[in-house]
Amino acid sequence: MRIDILCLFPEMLASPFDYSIVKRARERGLVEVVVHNIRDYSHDKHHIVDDYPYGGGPGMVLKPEPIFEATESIKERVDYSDLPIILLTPQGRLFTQQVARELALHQNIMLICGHYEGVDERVREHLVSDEVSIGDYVLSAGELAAMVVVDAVVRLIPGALGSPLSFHSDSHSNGLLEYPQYTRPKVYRGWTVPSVLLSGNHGEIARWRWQQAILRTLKRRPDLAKQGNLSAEE
Ligand code: 9D3
Repeated sequence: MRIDILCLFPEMLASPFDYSIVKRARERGLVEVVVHNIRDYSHDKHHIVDDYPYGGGPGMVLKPEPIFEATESIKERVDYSDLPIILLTPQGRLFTQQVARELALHQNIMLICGHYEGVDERVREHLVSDEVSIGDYVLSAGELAAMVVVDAVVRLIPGALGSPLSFHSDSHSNGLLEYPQYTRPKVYRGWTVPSVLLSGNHGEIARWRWQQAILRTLKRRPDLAKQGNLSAEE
């Protein structure tokens, strides 16, 4: 997979892909992440990327030309048969594990980072194939959202995780939150590990974990429990 990111602050994206699973996936040649500065595609002497909004009002708006030209230049250099172009914006559809799975099916994706100033609507109408938000809170830069999207997508690429089974038990992949985990010591400051986990009875342990996962989901995230994720027995 190749992921191109168009943004205004490429320095923000210098290190987040140099750790952990994303680093390993890059080293294994499973993914290439290429960061581009939109400013490099602005041709005027000051490399201007934004301008005043028509109709007036506060703030600035990202100009369409550098964004269109950046995507066209990248498409010329790399042979893309299918290139979803995703605008990261607070107005996008909510990024969930399901959306991450969808994006992970593509050979290439391009992410465009929005900014406080907003983006000329023609970018949305005539360039972008999808708009994604990572949640209902306000960030100051779309680069932060790009880090989240890249991470969640890359770990779904086959071979990115150590074991092919490790993501099956992740929170949200089965619609439930994870069960509580304990490690040594058996007693810490007087707080004990649930005795079932020390019992050696693997059937009982599996059942307890499954019950805990359901209880936790119902209590903390009834929205997840409601989405038809629970079977009659659960
Ligand atoms: C002035 C109105 N603001 C919309 C709520 C404008 C605005 C604020 C912040 C426009 C862009 C931004 C920067 N955020 C993103 O680009 C962004 C984002 C986010 O703020 N929250 C959740 N997901 C995302 S994806 C990109």
